[in-house]
Amino acid sequence: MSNKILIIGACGQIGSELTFKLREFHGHENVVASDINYSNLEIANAGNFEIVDAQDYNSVKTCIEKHNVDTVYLMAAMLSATGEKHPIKAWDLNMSSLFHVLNLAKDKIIKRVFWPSSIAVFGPTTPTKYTPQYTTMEPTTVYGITKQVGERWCEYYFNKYNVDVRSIRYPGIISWKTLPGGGTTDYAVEIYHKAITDKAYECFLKEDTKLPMMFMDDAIKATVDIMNANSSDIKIRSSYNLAAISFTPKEVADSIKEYIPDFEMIYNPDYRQDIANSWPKSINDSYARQDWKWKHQFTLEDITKEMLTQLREKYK
Ligand code: AKB
Repeated sequence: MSNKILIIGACGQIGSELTFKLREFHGHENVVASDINYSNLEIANAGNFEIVDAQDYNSVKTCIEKHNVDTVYLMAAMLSATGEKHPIKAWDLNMSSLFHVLNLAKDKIIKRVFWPSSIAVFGPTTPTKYTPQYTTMEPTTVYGITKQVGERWCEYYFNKYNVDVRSIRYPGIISWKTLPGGGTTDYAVEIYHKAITDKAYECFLKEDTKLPMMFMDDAIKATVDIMNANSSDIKIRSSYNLAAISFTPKEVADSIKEYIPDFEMIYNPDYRQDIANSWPKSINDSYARQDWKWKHQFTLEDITKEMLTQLREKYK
């Protein structure tokens, strides 16, 4: 078990909820949240918070040394849709931050690293149904390329330098506390907000675009579980396939209509459709289920009920 934890990118969609959960488990004093700015005041004001530039080695190292950190969760990244607008910036951010953290582990300044990968590592030549752990991977987005290359580096640092790095390939994550930013799966969060505020949503993907998705609580559980597992049980040091459910925009819209019958959805696909078309429809995550006993809990029906209940409160 780690003593001191640093979350880099703690103001983001997953980073913020991970910060709350890790503070619950390890105590506020043992979890330092950090980000490049104060974009999430709930996080910045809730406990130890530092401004850290993930692209600046000294900024990361100084924070780690100041707080005696031994475990880093590197959640800062530029996602798929924004990455296509800023390819070089996406490459620089996603790769340099990973190297900084891996090198700090190699130099024994920290002991353990969590680094998220994504279903974006897959591409148009990958089998789309029940995509296996080991298969053809030819990602076509910059984000996907950084994640695929990052996975190779994680495995390399484990094999060559014995760095205890653990990773999962997140699908689209659905949550109500913090909005996602710049992803292709973001529609599956925005739709619930708009259902409450406008009873209508214009979707940037086609109605039958099936993608792997997961509720935030399941994603956080997977992250905590893989980090709590015995090192000997983590057999894959690139990144584990991880799955919960898969659905299309029409299926979410239909599930919302169960609660808001006059909810209207129109479809206006944009450049993100090509990205979604290149990704799997469903994922085979049997290695995660076998090696560290991963199990998801939330169905689409559960997610819709929880999202609408929580967002109704939020927009009151
Ligand atoms: C994105 O859409 O870019 C992310 C992801 C699937 O990694 N949510």
